[in-house]
Amino acid sequence: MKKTILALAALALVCCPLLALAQETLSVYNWGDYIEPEVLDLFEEETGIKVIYETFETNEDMYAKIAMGGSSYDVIFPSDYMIERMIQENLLQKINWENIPNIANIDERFLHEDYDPEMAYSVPYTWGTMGILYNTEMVEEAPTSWATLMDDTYYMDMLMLNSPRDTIAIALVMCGHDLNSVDPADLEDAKNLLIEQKPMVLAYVVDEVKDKMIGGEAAVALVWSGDATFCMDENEVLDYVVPQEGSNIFYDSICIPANAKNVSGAEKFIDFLCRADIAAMNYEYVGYAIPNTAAIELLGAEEYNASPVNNPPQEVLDKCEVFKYLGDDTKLYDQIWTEIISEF
Ligand code: N2P
Repeated sequence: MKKTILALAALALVCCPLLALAQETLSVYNWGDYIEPEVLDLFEEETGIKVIYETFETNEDMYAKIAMGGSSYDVIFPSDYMIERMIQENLLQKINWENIPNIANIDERFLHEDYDPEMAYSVPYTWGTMGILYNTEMVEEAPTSWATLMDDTYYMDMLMLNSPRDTIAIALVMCGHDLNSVDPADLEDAKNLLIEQKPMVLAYVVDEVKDKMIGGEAAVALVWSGDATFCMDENEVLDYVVPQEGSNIFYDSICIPANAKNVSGAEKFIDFLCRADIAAMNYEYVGYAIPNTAAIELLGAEEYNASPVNNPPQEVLDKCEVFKYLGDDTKLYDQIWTEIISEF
Protein backbone atom coordinates (compact mmCIF):
# COMPACT_ATOMS: atom_id res chain seq x y z
CA MET A 1 0.00 0.00 0.00
CA LYS A 2 2.70 2.43 1.06
CA LYS A 3 4.59 1.63 -2.10
CA THR A 4 1.58 2.29 -4.26
CA ILE A 5 1.04 5.66 -2.61
CA LEU A 6 4.66 6.59 -3.08
CA ALA A 7 4.52 5.50 -6.68
CA LEU A 8 1.38 7.55 -7.28
CA ALA A 9 2.94 10.56 -5.61
CA ALA A 10 6.03 10.22 -7.77
CA LEU A 11 3.87 9.90 -10.85
CA ALA A 12 1.94 13.06 -9.88
CA LEU A 13 5.19 14.96 -9.44
CA VAL A 14 6.35 13.97 -12.88
CA CYS A 15 3.01 14.54 -14.54
CA CYS A 16 1.96 17.84 -12.98
CA PRO A 17 4.40 20.03 -14.86
CA LEU A 18 3.49 18.15 -18.02
CA LEU A 19 -0.19 18.80 -17.42
CA ALA A 20 0.57 22.45 -16.77
CA LEU A 21 2.50 22.62 -20.01
CA ALA A 22 -0.37 21.09 -21.90
CA GLN A 23 -2.92 23.60 -20.59
CA GLU A 24 -4.45 25.75 -23.31
CA THR A 25 -3.44 29.39 -23.06
CA LEU A 26 -4.83 32.58 -24.50
CA SER A 27 -2.74 35.68 -24.88
CA VAL A 28 -4.70 38.92 -24.43
CA TYR A 29 -3.37 42.46 -25.02
CA ASN A 30 -5.66 45.20 -23.73
CA TRP A 31 -5.63 48.81 -22.50
CA GLY A 32 -4.83 49.35 -18.81
CA ASP A 33 -7.87 49.16 -16.48
CA TYR A 34 -10.02 47.88 -19.33
CA ILE A 35 -11.44 44.67 -17.91
CA GLU A 36 -12.95 43.54 -14.60
CA PRO A 37 -10.29 41.13 -13.25
CA GLU A 38 -13.02 38.74 -12.13
CA VAL A 39 -14.14 38.37 -15.75
CA LEU A 40 -10.78 36.79 -16.48
CA ASP A 41 -11.13 34.41 -13.51
CA LEU A 42 -14.61 33.40 -14.60
CA PHE A 43 -13.44 32.76 -18.16
CA GLU A 44 -10.59 30.57 -16.91
CA GLU A 45 -12.95 28.64 -14.60
CA GLU A 46 -15.55 28.07 -17.29
CA THR A 47 -13.23 27.11 -20.12
CA GLY A 48 -10.08 25.81 -18.45
CA ILE A 49 -8.13 28.16 -20.72
CA LYS A 50 -5.38 30.08 -18.95
CA VAL A 51 -5.31 33.78 -19.86
CA ILE A 52 -1.96 35.48 -20.25
CA TYR A 53 -2.83 39.14 -19.89
CA GLU A 54 -0.74 42.17 -20.87
CA THR A 55 -1.68 45.84 -21.09
CA PHE A 56 -0.80 48.89 -23.20
CA GLU A 57 -1.56 52.59 -22.79
CA THR A 58 -2.07 53.87 -26.33
CA ASN A 59 -3.05 52.56 -29.75
CA GLU A 60 0.38 53.57 -31.00
CA ASP A 61 2.19 51.46 -28.37
CA MET A 62 0.00 48.46 -29.17
CA TYR A 63 0.45 48.89 -32.91
CA ALA A 64 4.24 49.16 -32.66
CA LYS A 65 4.42 45.91 -30.75
CA ILE A 66 2.18 44.00 -33.18
CA ALA A 67 3.69 45.50 -36.32
CA MET A 68 7.21 44.58 -35.21
CA GLY A 69 6.04 40.99 -35.32
CA GLY A 70 8.07 39.68 -32.41
CA SER A 71 5.07 38.98 -30.23
CA SER A 72 1.95 37.00 -30.81
CA TYR A 73 -1.34 37.82 -29.17
CA ASP A 74 -4.67 36.07 -29.65
CA VAL A 75 -6.93 38.99 -28.73
CA ILE A 76 -6.29 42.76 -28.95
CA PHE A 77 -8.41 45.89 -28.38
CA PRO A 78 -7.65 48.60 -30.98
CA SER A 79 -9.72 51.75 -31.61
CA ASP A 80 -11.44 52.70 -34.89
CA TYR A 81 -8.59 54.42 -36.80
CA MET A 82 -6.12 51.80 -35.67
CA ILE A 83 -8.42 49.01 -36.84
CA GLU A 84 -8.54 50.75 -40.23
CA ARG A 85 -4.75 50.83 -40.34
CA MET A 86 -4.30 47.24 -39.18
CA ILE A 87 -6.81 45.96 -41.75
CA GLN A 88 -4.89 47.77 -44.50
CA GLU A 89 -1.62 46.30 -43.28
CA ASN A 90 -3.02 42.75 -43.02
CA LEU A 91 -2.39 42.62 -39.30
CA LEU A 92 -5.89 41.37 -38.40
CA GLN A 93 -7.85 38.30 -39.34
CA LYS A 94 -11.49 37.96 -40.29
CA ILE A 95 -13.80 36.81 -37.55
CA ASN A 96 -15.93 33.71 -37.96
CA TRP A 97 -19.29 35.01 -36.75
CA GLU A 98 -20.70 31.53 -36.37
CA ASN A 99 -18.50 31.21 -33.34
CA ILE A 100 -19.64 34.51 -31.81
CA PRO A 101 -23.39 33.96 -31.25
CA ASN A 102 -23.48 36.66 -28.57
CA ILE A 103 -22.85 39.26 -31.28
CA ALA A 104 -26.67 39.34 -31.27
CA ASN A 105 -26.39 41.35 -28.03
CA ILE A 106 -24.59 44.21 -29.77
CA ASP A 107 -26.67 47.20 -30.82
CA GLU A 108 -26.98 47.41 -34.63
CA ARG A 109 -25.92 51.02 -34.65
CA PHE A 110 -22.40 50.00 -33.62
CA LEU A 111 -22.02 47.49 -36.42
CA HIS A 112 -20.68 48.41 -39.86
CA GLU A 113 -18.79 51.51 -38.78
CA ASP A 114 -16.56 53.20 -41.38
CA TYR A 115 -13.37 51.69 -39.98
CA ASP A 116 -14.62 48.15 -40.69
CA PRO A 117 -17.53 48.65 -43.11
CA GLU A 118 -18.12 44.97 -43.81
CA MET A 119 -17.82 44.16 -40.15
CA ALA A 120 -15.36 41.46 -40.86
CA TYR A 121 -12.59 42.14 -38.35
CA SER A 122 -13.90 43.80 -35.21
CA VAL A 123 -16.36 43.30 -32.38
CA PRO A 124 -17.53 46.51 -30.64
CA TYR A 125 -16.39 46.60 -26.99
CA THR A 126 -16.79 50.15 -25.65
CA TRP A 127 -17.14 53.70 -26.92
CA GLY A 128 -16.83 57.21 -25.65
CA THR A 129 -15.85 60.81 -26.09
CA MET A 130 -12.91 62.97 -25.07
CA GLY A 131 -13.58 65.84 -22.75
CA ILE A 132 -12.50 67.77 -19.68
CA LEU A 133 -12.77 66.21 -16.24
CA TYR A 134 -12.78 68.99 -13.66
CA ASN A 135 -12.85 69.39 -9.92
CA THR A 136 -15.85 71.59 -9.10
CA GLU A 137 -14.11 72.76 -5.92
CA MET A 138 -11.03 73.91 -7.81
CA VAL A 139 -12.61 75.70 -10.79
CA GLU A 140 -14.62 78.89 -10.47
CA GLU A 141 -17.02 78.11 -13.25
CA ALA A 142 -17.80 74.87 -15.01
CA PRO A 143 -15.68 74.79 -18.18
CA THR A 144 -17.52 74.82 -21.51
CA SER A 145 -14.62 75.36 -23.90
CA TRP A 146 -11.30 73.72 -24.65
CA ALA A 147 -9.82 77.17 -23.95
CA THR A 148 -9.86 76.07 -20.28
CA LEU A 149 -6.81 73.98 -21.11
CA MET A 150 -4.96 77.17 -22.12
CA ASP A 151 -6.06 79.16 -19.07
CA ASP A 152 -3.13 80.03 -16.80
CA THR A 153 -5.45 80.02 -13.80
CA TYR A 154 -4.73 76.28 -13.94
CA TYR A 155 -0.99 76.69 -14.10
CA MET A 156 0.49 73.33 -13.04
CA ASP A 157 -3.02 72.25 -12.19
CA MET A 158 -3.86 70.55 -15.46
CA LEU A 159 -3.25 67.06 -16.77
CA MET A 160 -2.94 66.14 -20.43
CA LEU A 161 -3.10 62.76 -22.14
CA ASN A 162 0.23 61.18 -22.97
CA SER A 163 -1.29 59.95 -26.21
CA PRO A 164 -0.14 61.66 -29.42
CA ARG A 165 -3.22 61.25 -31.58
CA ASP A 166 -5.64 62.36 -28.85
CA THR A 167 -3.71 65.36 -27.59
CA ILE A 168 -2.79 66.66 -31.05
CA ALA A 169 -6.43 66.29 -32.14
CA ILE A 170 -7.64 68.47 -29.29
CA ALA A 171 -4.97 71.06 -30.07
CA LEU A 172 -6.16 71.07 -33.70
CA VAL A 173 -9.74 71.68 -32.52
CA MET A 174 -8.53 74.49 -30.22
CA CYS A 175 -6.93 76.11 -33.27
CA GLY A 176 -10.20 75.81 -35.18
CA HIS A 177 -8.94 73.02 -37.46
CA ASP A 178 -10.37 69.62 -38.27
CA LEU A 179 -9.30 66.95 -35.80
CA ASN A 180 -8.21 64.68 -38.65
CA SER A 181 -6.20 67.38 -40.42
CA VAL A 182 -2.96 66.43 -42.15
CA ASP A 183 -2.28 69.96 -43.41
CA PRO A 184 1.27 70.76 -42.22
CA ALA A 185 0.25 74.35 -41.46
CA ASP A 186 -2.59 73.15 -39.20
CA LEU A 187 -0.28 70.72 -37.46
CA GLU A 188 2.28 73.47 -36.95
CA ASP A 189 -0.44 75.52 -35.21
CA ALA A 190 -1.35 72.55 -33.01
CA LYS A 191 2.30 71.95 -32.14
CA ASN A 192 2.89 75.59 -31.21
CA LEU A 193 -0.22 75.60 -29.04
CA LEU A 194 0.89 72.48 -27.16
CA ILE A 195 4.38 73.91 -26.68
CA GLU A 196 2.85 77.11 -25.30
CA GLN A 197 0.62 75.06 -22.99
CA LYS A 198 3.41 72.81 -21.75
CA PRO A 199 4.72 74.91 -18.82
CA MET A 200 1.20 74.87 -17.36
CA VAL A 201 0.87 71.09 -17.56
CA LEU A 202 1.44 69.21 -14.31
CA ALA A 203 1.89 65.90 -16.13
CA TYR A 204 1.17 63.98 -19.32
CA VAL A 205 -0.52 60.80 -18.16
CA VAL A 206 -2.79 58.00 -19.31
CA ASP A 207 -4.07 55.62 -16.65
CA GLU A 208 -2.63 57.66 -13.75
CA VAL A 209 -5.07 60.45 -14.54
CA LYS A 210 -7.66 58.61 -12.45
CA ASP A 211 -5.73 58.47 -9.17
CA LYS A 212 -4.59 62.05 -9.59
CA MET A 213 -8.04 63.47 -10.27
CA ILE A 214 -9.72 61.36 -7.58
CA GLY A 215 -7.05 62.54 -5.14
CA GLY A 216 -7.60 66.22 -6.01
CA GLU A 217 -4.07 66.67 -7.38
CA ALA A 218 -5.20 68.72 -10.38
CA ALA A 219 -8.14 70.96 -11.27
CA VAL A 220 -8.69 69.94 -14.90
CA ALA A 221 -7.70 67.04 -17.13
CA LEU A 222 -8.10 65.92 -20.70
CA VAL A 223 -9.70 62.49 -20.38
CA TRP A 224 -11.69 59.77 -22.10
CA SER A 225 -15.32 59.67 -20.93
CA GLY A 226 -15.10 56.23 -19.31
CA ASP A 227 -12.27 57.38 -17.09
CA ALA A 228 -14.44 60.36 -16.16
CA THR A 229 -17.25 57.99 -15.13
CA PHE A 230 -14.80 55.94 -13.09
CA CYS A 231 -13.48 59.07 -11.28
CA MET A 232 -16.92 60.61 -10.74
CA ASP A 233 -18.06 57.40 -9.05
CA GLU A 234 -15.14 57.69 -6.64
CA ASN A 235 -15.22 61.43 -5.99
CA GLU A 236 -18.44 63.38 -6.25
CA VAL A 237 -16.82 66.80 -6.67
CA LEU A 238 -15.65 65.78 -10.14
CA ASP A 239 -17.63 66.52 -13.29
CA TYR A 240 -17.15 66.07 -17.04
CA VAL A 241 -17.88 68.17 -20.10
CA VAL A 242 -17.47 67.72 -23.84
CA PRO A 243 -16.49 71.25 -24.84
CA GLN A 244 -18.71 73.19 -27.20
CA GLU A 245 -16.13 73.30 -30.02
CA GLY A 246 -16.57 69.57 -30.50
CA SER A 247 -14.43 66.53 -29.81
CA ASN A 248 -13.51 63.00 -30.73
CA ILE A 249 -15.84 60.03 -30.43
CA PHE A 250 -14.08 56.69 -30.33
CA TYR A 251 -15.06 53.06 -30.74
CA ASP A 252 -12.82 50.47 -29.12
CA SER A 253 -13.20 46.95 -30.43
CA ILE A 254 -11.97 43.42 -30.00
CA CYS A 255 -9.90 41.90 -32.81
CA ILE A 256 -7.86 38.79 -33.55
CA PRO A 257 -4.36 39.52 -34.92
CA ALA A 258 -3.37 37.81 -38.16
CA ASN A 259 -0.66 35.83 -36.38
CA ALA A 260 -2.79 34.65 -33.43
CA LYS A 261 -1.94 31.13 -32.28
CA ASN A 262 -5.19 30.27 -30.50
CA VAL A 263 -8.03 31.43 -32.74
CA SER A 264 -10.68 29.15 -31.25
CA GLY A 265 -9.75 30.32 -27.75
CA ALA A 266 -9.92 33.93 -28.99
CA GLU A 267 -13.43 33.34 -30.35
CA LYS A 268 -14.52 31.82 -27.03
CA PHE A 269 -13.12 34.82 -25.17
CA ILE A 270 -14.76 37.36 -27.48
CA ASP A 271 -18.10 35.59 -27.24
CA PHE A 272 -17.73 35.49 -23.46
CA LEU A 273 -17.15 39.26 -23.36
CA CYS A 274 -20.31 39.80 -25.44
CA ARG A 275 -22.42 37.77 -23.01
CA ALA A 276 -24.94 40.05 -21.28
CA ASP A 277 -24.03 39.22 -17.66
CA ILE A 278 -20.30 39.46 -18.37
CA ALA A 279 -20.57 42.74 -20.31
CA ALA A 280 -22.70 44.20 -17.49
CA MET A 281 -20.23 43.17 -14.82
CA ASN A 282 -17.38 44.52 -16.92
CA TYR A 283 -19.16 47.86 -17.42
CA GLU A 284 -19.55 48.33 -13.68
CA TYR A 285 -15.82 48.05 -13.22
CA VAL A 286 -14.46 49.71 -16.38
CA GLY A 287 -16.89 52.63 -16.61
CA TYR A 288 -16.88 53.05 -20.39
CA ALA A 289 -20.10 53.13 -22.41
CA ILE A 290 -21.00 49.77 -23.91
CA PRO A 291 -22.72 48.79 -27.17
CA ASN A 292 -24.29 45.69 -25.57
CA THR A 293 -28.07 46.14 -25.47
CA ALA A 294 -28.68 42.97 -23.47
CA ALA A 295 -26.17 44.07 -20.82
CA ILE A 296 -27.73 47.54 -20.63
CA GLU A 297 -31.12 45.90 -20.01
CA LEU A 298 -29.61 43.86 -17.19
CA LEU A 299 -28.04 46.97 -15.69
CA GLY A 300 -31.35 48.84 -15.97
CA ALA A 301 -31.63 50.93 -19.12
CA GLU A 302 -33.06 53.90 -17.25
CA GLU A 303 -30.18 54.16 -14.83
CA TYR A 304 -27.60 53.48 -17.53
CA ASN A 305 -29.02 56.12 -19.85
CA ALA A 306 -29.24 58.67 -17.06
CA SER A 307 -25.48 59.23 -17.27
CA PRO A 308 -24.81 62.20 -19.57
CA VAL A 309 -21.18 61.10 -19.67
CA ASN A 310 -21.85 57.70 -21.19
CA ASN A 311 -25.06 58.67 -22.94
CA PRO A 312 -24.41 62.17 -24.28
CA PRO A 313 -27.25 64.15 -25.83
CA GLN A 314 -27.46 64.12 -29.63
CA GLU A 315 -26.28 67.73 -29.93
CA VAL A 316 -23.01 66.73 -28.25
CA LEU A 317 -22.59 63.65 -30.44
CA ASP A 318 -23.26 65.76 -33.53
CA LYS A 319 -20.15 67.77 -32.74
CA CYS A 320 -17.93 64.72 -32.30
CA GLU A 321 -15.85 63.13 -35.02
CA VAL A 322 -14.19 59.74 -35.33
CA PHE A 323 -10.45 59.59 -36.00
CA LYS A 324 -9.51 58.39 -39.46
CA TYR A 325 -6.37 56.49 -40.28
CA LEU A 326 -4.16 59.10 -41.92
CA GLY A 327 -1.84 56.85 -43.89
CA ASP A 328 1.69 58.15 -44.38
CA ASP A 329 0.75 61.46 -42.81
CA THR A 330 0.75 59.68 -39.47
CA LYS A 331 4.48 60.38 -39.55
CA LEU A 332 3.77 64.12 -39.29
CA TYR A 333 1.96 63.44 -36.02
CA ASP A 334 4.84 61.32 -34.72
CA GLN A 335 7.31 64.06 -35.60
CA ILE A 336 5.47 66.88 -33.93
CA TRP A 337 4.76 64.76 -30.85
CA THR A 338 8.47 64.07 -30.48
CA GLU A 339 9.14 67.81 -30.76
CA ILE A 340 6.53 68.62 -28.12
CA ILE A 341 7.69 66.00 -25.67
CA SER A 342 11.39 66.76 -26.12
CA GLU A 343 10.70 70.38 -25.16
CA PHE A 344 10.85 69.32 -21.52
C1 N2P B 1 -8.78 52.56 -20.87
C2 N2P B 1 -8.42 53.31 -22.08
C3 N2P B 1 -9.54 53.60 -22.96
C4 N2P B 1 -9.17 53.86 -24.31
N1 N2P B 1 -7.87 52.77 -19.82
C5 N2P B 1 -9.81 54.95 -25.01
N2 N2P B 1 -9.83 54.72 -26.39
